[in-house]
Amino acid sequence: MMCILRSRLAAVAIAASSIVFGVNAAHAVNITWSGVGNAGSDPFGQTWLVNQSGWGMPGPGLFTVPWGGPDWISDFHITFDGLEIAQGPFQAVFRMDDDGDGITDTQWTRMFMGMDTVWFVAPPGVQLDPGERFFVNVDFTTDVTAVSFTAEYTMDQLPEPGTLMLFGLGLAGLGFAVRRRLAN
Ligand SMILES: [Ca+2]
Ligand SMILES: [Ca+2]
Repeated sequence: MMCILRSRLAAVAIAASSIVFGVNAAHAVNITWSGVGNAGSDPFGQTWLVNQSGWGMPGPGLFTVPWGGPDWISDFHITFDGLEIAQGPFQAVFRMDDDGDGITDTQWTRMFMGMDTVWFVAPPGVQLDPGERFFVNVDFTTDVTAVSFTAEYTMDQLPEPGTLMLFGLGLAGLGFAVRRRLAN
């Protein structure tokens, strides 16, 4: 009898450690969406616009807008069908105004991944969270009135240390409860 209970306890311990490993391994989620035309919105209702031969959120020349999507956005990737992105210093920009004072504080790192694709990556320790102001603008080498594109947000899902600690305490409590049952 004791032997069966011991092996059950071992099974609980194995299950618990694989949950922790799963949380650590699945640390990011990609949210892919697309748009066609001269205006639209992403899955969270964040609007985009084409004007002045460029694409942007909220739109080229419109400056910043509060982010209405989920926590922990760390990357933004966009690919335009059949359009060449202008690769000048101010022609593909993702900026945040973290404190909402009207002056942008953080510029995301920009990577051109071919003529039609640009990736923006938040600096280390920075994520776009709900209510934080941002804008993203992408200019093209030709005048355009409409676009077709695929975009992707990356949401980091690393749990905060406090969450991990609570999870650990929960597991310790579970182990204690099993041990009490063994004792009785
Ligand atoms: Ca600011
Ligand atoms: Ca943030």
